[in-house]
Amino acid sequence: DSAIRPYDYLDIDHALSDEERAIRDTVRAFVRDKVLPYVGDWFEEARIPRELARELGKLGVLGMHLEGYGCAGTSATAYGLACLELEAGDSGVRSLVSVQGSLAMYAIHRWGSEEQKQEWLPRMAAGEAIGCFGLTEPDAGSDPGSMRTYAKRDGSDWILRGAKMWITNGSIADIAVVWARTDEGVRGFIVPAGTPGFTAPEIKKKLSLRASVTSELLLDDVRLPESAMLPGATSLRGPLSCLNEARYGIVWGAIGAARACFEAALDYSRERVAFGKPIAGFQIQQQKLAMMALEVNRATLLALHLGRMKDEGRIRPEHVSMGKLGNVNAALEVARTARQILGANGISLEYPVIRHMNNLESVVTYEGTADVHALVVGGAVTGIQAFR
Ligand code: TGC
Ligand code: FAD
Repeated sequence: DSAIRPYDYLDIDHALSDEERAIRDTVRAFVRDKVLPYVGDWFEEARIPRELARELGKLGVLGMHLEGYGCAGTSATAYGLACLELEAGDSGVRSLVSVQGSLAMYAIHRWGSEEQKQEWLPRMAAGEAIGCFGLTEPDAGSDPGSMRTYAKRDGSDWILRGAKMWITNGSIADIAVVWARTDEGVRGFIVPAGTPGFTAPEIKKKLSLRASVTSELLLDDVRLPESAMLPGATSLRGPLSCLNEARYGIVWGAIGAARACFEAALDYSRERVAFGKPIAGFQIQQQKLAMMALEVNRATLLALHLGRMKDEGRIRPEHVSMGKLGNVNAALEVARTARQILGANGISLEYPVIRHMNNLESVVTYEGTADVHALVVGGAVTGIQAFR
């Protein structure tokens, strides 16, 4: 049958392997059963159930692209497809998975000692231990090189002092991977919840990413043993290498939010009658729906291309920046257009659209703002760095 399928206009399914489709379908079914029926309420109540982490662990998506230590070791493309399906549920669910797998677990996997990997990675892959990743500070977001949090040696111990801000999973985490300046350069530390001097108060009043816990991390002379330090990382390259991983997941994830908005708008426009016919029959609405279909498909092709490059070991951070910039901006545009097509229903949590639209305002800001990624791409194409 050669008919156009509106939900997969370019038949991108065809470009996936059987295994990739199987992983995608499994995650999609999980989201349909365990996320979509509840996520409107989670968003309204500003919470995400702790139990969901265990379920995501059982599903096998926590650190799924990492090798060994209880992780599945899938391709980057398969991991991307999982992010897409999770974010079609809610950006908060994909955030939980990104921060756990691509930031906290990846930091330990890439920069940690063998003991640290064995102690934490299997429990984190199973969702029994939750991690967070503390890089941003109240006065240093886009420019993490100006962080103030400091770690100094005291005999064989370390003493950490400072504050992190806007940290996903912070208040529910069993361990925080905290980045700090030291006399030896920027280093990462594993800080277990409950360590004296360490607290993680939740940030309230968010109107975006409400089905996600966001926190401050306060470090008031926190004493840690030498074994808490990640031995491999000695500069900003440590945390920035983790960001590449999480940003890559967002390249895919944002398409999920956009697809959910497109599907909601398409379904709604075919049902909703005004002036005697479905609004999908009006030229202005068709122009909007065509644009949404184009953006969702274009974004998916870009993500798939970057996924294949990553699986071949050819991807560069600048490529990931182009993907994050393009796909999140496209997703925001799709979400805002979909919200209008739904009329008054577009502002209600009874439909997924405004939830995704508001979430994407965080997604365009975290993991490097659109401005930061434009400057990375601009630097790559001109050869001139514009940051400072
Ligand atoms: P610069 O002087 O260029 O580099 C310092 C060192 O880092 C290396 N490097 C990278 N390494 C790996 N991957 C990258 N993408 C890298 N970019 C730079 C570089 O080679 C150098 O290494 P070395 O060994 O020579 O020291 O750094 P800069 O200070 O000029 O900053 C560059 C800039 C602006 C691109 C960077 O600071 C940046 O990306 N800023 C944005 C910060 C950001 O994205 N924060 C995200 C926090 S985590 C988060 O938001 C989680 S939300 C997740 C969720 O809920 O889903
Ligand atoms: P700023 O850096 O103060 O930027 C303000 C504005 O100035 C932006 O528009 C920016 O684009 C612009 N700007 C900055 N520098 C330049 C420049 N050189 N040229 C042009 N424009 C510029 N961080 C973590 O470490 N871990 C987490 O788990 C985490 N989770 C988050 C969850 C949520 C819901 C949110 C909203 C944020 C989270 N963050 C996290 C923080 C996030 O990474 C930062 O908010 C982001 O990096 C931007 O930093 P900032 O908010 O300090 O903005």
